[in-house]
Amino acid sequence: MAKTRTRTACLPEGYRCAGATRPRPGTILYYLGLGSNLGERLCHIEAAIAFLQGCGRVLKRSSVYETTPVGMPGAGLFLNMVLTLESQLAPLELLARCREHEAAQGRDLNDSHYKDRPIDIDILLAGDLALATPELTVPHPRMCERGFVLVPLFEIAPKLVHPIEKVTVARLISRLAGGGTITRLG
Ligand code: PH2
Ligand code: MG
Ligand code: MG
Repeated sequence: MAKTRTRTACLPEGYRCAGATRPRPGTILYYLGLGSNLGERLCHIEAAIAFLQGCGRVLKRSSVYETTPVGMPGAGLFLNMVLTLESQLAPLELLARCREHEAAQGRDLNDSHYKDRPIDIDILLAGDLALATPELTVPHPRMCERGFVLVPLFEIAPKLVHPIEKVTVARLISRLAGGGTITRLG
């Protein structure tokens, strides 16, 4: 019977291990959250995926979920999803590119985080990096409270361990306080 290789160190680059994927040398494995609640929401999500394919390799994508807005009273329903991007870009370079794309899709970058938007691309995780700059904090500081992030993340990486909380996505979901609906489309 063939032996099963269990140690991460044995796995060739790009192979998956326990819900995570080993990035190739010189790259970072990003987990990104996409959200849209304005205009042709699915078109904005698809355009964002196409844009991200130009920033590296999109390895995994969750389904698209329709979610009730969190902290935005009266706002329209969101479409949300999560994907992994293997990229050579540093976090602040990727952030700058995402912001350019958001603006090109019609988002006013001076708007509050809590205003309706055609597209929002959030860096949730950047490998095991922990980073706090005026422009960017990674891991995303609110991801652990957000079902609209954790549910799609669970779909693609249930055993992924949050680098600060040191618990799996499955465990983070079990801690969610509830509230709001998250419906998988298709
Ligand atoms: N994004 C927010 C605030 N609230 N709610 C949902 N359902 N989906 C989002 O993407 C979202 C939100 C800030 O960026
Ligand atoms: Mg956001
Ligand atoms: Mg954002």
